[in-house]
This record gives sequence, C-alpha cells and structure tokens, in this order.
Amino acid sequence: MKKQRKNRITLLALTIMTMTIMTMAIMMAPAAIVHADDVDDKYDDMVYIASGTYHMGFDKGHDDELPLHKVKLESFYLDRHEVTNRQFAMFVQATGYVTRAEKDGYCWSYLDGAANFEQVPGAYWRHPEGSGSSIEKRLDHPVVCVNWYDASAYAVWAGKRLPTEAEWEYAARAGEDDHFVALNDSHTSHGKDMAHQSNIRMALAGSRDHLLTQDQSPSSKSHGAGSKGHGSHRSNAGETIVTANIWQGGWPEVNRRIDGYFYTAPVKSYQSNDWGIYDMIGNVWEWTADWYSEDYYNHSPANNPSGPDSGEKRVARGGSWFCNPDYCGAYNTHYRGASPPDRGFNNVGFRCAADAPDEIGAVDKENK
Ligand SMILES: [Ca+2]
Ligand SMILES: [Ca+2]
Repeated sequence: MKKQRKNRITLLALTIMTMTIMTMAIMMAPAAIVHADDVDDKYDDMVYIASGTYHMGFDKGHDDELPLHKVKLESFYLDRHEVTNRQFAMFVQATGYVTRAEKDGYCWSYLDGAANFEQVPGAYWRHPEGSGSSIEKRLDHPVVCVNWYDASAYAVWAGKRLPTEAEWEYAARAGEDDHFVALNDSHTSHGKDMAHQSNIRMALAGSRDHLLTQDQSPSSKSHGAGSKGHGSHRSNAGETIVTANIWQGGWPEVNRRIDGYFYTAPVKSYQSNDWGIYDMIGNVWEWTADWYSEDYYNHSPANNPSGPDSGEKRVARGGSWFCNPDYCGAYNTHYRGASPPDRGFNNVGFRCAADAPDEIGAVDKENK
C-alpha cells in the first residue's frame, strides 16, 4: 500500500511538473505574441495598420484609376518614413550590395536647370546628382537612384517587403474615403513657416457633400502608436491642407523652394498623415511591389490585391520633389505612377511594409 501511495504521489508530482512546463511553453510560444515591437526592432519606426476595407481608385480620375472599387486588406506594418540614405548605407555595408546605377555608371537624374531627366554619369545613391554631389549632409533624406530591384533587395535584407499598391493607397488615405486633388501651387505662400513647411492646398474632389466635419474626421486610435493625428486639416473653405516637399513655382522654369528644398528633404520634415505616416505625398515617389497594368482595377481581386502577374513597369506612388501639382497631378492618394523596374531616378525611392505578426501567428495556428 505504501509503495502504491508513493507511486501515486510521484505520478501527481510528474503530472504537475508536466503541466507547468506545458503552460510555460504555451506562454512562450510565438502565437502569444501580440505586438512585434516587443520581439524585434525591425518594427521600430513602422506603423501598425489594422485590417480594413476601403474604396480604392478615384471615380473622377484617370482611366487607370477607374473603377472605384472595394478592397479588403489584412493587417500589416508600414515604414513611418521613406528609407533613408543612412539606412541604405547600413544595408550596403552589411551586404556589399551594388546598385544597378553603379553597374551602369549612371542614374536617371534631373539636375537643377536641365530640360529633363538625363543619364548623369557617375550618379548613384551616394552621388545622386553626379560624382560632384554628395549625401554627406543628406543621411536622413530618402535614398534615391535605387531601382525596383535595389529596393526589393533592401527590403529582403531588412526582413520586410515592398508594400502592395493597395496597401500603399490605404495607408496614404489614412482612413479617409474621400479623394484629394492638388490645386495649383499659387496658394503655398499661406504657410506660416515659409522656410520649412509648404502648405499645399488640396481640395476634396467632387461636391461639398464629400467634405468631412471635424467630428467625422478619421481616428487613428486603432492604427498604430505615435500618430500625431494632424497630417491634414480643414481651411475655412473646406479644403484639406497637407504638407509635403514638392516643386513650388512654374514648372520647370522656377522652383521657389518655399518648403526649403529643391531636391529631397529630410524624412519627417513635414506633418504626418492621420496615421502618423510621413511624406506619402511628395519628397520621393515610392516603389510598390505591384506590376502596373492600366486596366487592373477592372478585374483585381477584392481581398489583398497584389497586382498583375507580369508587366513592363512597376507601380510607384505619391509624386516627388520634381514637378508641380499643376503639371504632374500626382500629389494625391490615387494617382498611379509607373516606371521600368530596372531604372533608378533621383526622385524615386521607397519604403517597406511587413506582415503583421499576429496574422502570422494566426496562420501558424491554422497550420498546426
Ligand atoms: Ca521642394
Ligand atoms: Ca513620398
């Protein structure tokens, strides 16, 4: 009897120990991770964007922005700012990566006073305007002269990826279901801080029925920490004011540089959008993951669209320091830019996205 009791006690002790170990294992398992900031600093300076639905495109826009269509996205992270020269330098230092512009011996750069972009000899990301130029004082500016493959290589190194076009537009809109169209820049002198802020008047397209009141303004509460929530605001005329680095003046004759910069500006120089994301409009165009197709919106899937299977150009979004709103019309959330993926320009950069780890956890669970 004594031996039996001893065995029972041993068995009980073993059961308790096993249960304790299992409980600890469950607590430590990746599925328990709810916020990536706790586990990996790659999410530093990224904004968590909760899954949601929005209307992509613009019903009064260019043919390729039609039709306005409903898109549903899973949660993801997006870089708060464009990838900087400093970040790209770290990538190059770690990997020895050589960009296409370095191999080719030129970047497609626009130089102050030139008629258009040219193959500028010796220009690459360290010397965006040619061998005589430098990024020494521009380490916190967005990297440029990187083509789509260079941008993708950086993203892989960083453990990230390029955002899809749909993700980019969702993040740029920051919860607004309306559409912004840039007016001409003759209004930029309204800015109070003339040296460092450009106040570009943006109008909500369509009728005034589209205008939101303050109370109806989107909330950033569920969309990442640190949102300043004042990326745009309304003027008395019901216009939406956003700040950005663009070209102020008659393009291409004169750039008045009211925002303080001819070429790129340091990232985060201007107000963020309502989700705490900077420079989605202006500064540099941003490569996205998608191939470009003019009629893609006619047949794109409703859930997590990721672009056509093939194409000749990759989509870039948001406009840049080059060209004014009158001429380019790209300074909005819906304009679809596209460029050959093997070309680097001194007004095109990128930012990265990443899958949200709680989604990864959910997938892991399903697979088990
Ligand atoms: Ca500028
Ligand atoms: Ca940008």
